[in-house]
Amino acid sequence: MDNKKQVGVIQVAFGLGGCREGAELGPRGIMEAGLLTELERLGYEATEVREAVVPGKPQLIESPAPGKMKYEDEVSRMSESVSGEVASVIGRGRLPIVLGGDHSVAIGSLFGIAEARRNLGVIWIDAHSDLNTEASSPSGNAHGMPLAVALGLAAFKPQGRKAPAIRKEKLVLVAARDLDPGEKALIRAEGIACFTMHDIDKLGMKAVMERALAIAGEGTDGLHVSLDMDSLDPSEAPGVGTPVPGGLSFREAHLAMELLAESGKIASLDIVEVNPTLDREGKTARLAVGLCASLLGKTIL
Ligand code: B3U
Ligand code: MN
Ligand code: MN
Repeated sequence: MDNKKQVGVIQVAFGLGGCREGAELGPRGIMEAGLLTELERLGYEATEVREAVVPGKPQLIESPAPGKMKYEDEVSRMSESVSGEVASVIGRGRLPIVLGGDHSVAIGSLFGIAEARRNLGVIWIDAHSDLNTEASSPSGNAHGMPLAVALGLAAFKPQGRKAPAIRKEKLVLVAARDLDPGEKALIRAEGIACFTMHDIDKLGMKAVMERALAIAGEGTDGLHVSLDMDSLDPSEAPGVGTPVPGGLSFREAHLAMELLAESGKIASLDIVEVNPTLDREGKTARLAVGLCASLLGKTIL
């Protein structure tokens, strides 16, 4: 059996890294929108579904200690479980799909994938750049920090994992439009490739993805796509915790996925920040399933 045709879905019902309740319901929303049926239609076999262990609801933190990640212990336990699940799915020759949850779940996926692929290319599709450290974060929310953690720039380090998990030269941000001052400074100082909505408007999604693939797809041993659903315009994806106007259109997002699929380099995927309590009759969850299908090879004709 073709290895590429086997998938492992890891559900991470974790929302403590974000700022609103409901992201923990994301995995169920995406499953209910028909992810497994869609994967089956695409010819994926032996799809295994796992659930990462997530800590129960702790006491509410109202005002975080400055310079500290909120719910650090919980994020730590969640990341440990997710990275273990991801590494084991890869170990069995399957392509991991991590369903969040808020974007802090990507700490787990990036460190888990890095076990197998030290030379990973990462395409981060997001309205935000998720590059805050504890010191630069305006909110203390872990979902604004996963890339800083994976690059080894944050104080938070996942237990028992080697940091950095990824290399800044092989990281590309796509669809950014809401960056904090510390993130902007870091992107410039570190020379991280960042295609903002302005670049997408100017160049078009096709040219942007070609450039992104040239940066992250060449000289790497596989591509990880981290799809934050708030990359889309809120008119297409209303069910996200931090909607930002001026996002990707339905076709821009699908085209990005289709071009990534054509590259033949996709090795793993996160779909995060679907918040069913804010969604309109499952619209965002259905779009997430559609985009996943395009990334995994669904074509129009
Ligand atoms: N950059 C802000 C807001 C934010 C990041 N990610 C999301 N929102 N979804 C922060 O809190 O770090
Ligand atoms: Mn994000
Ligand atoms: Mn985001």
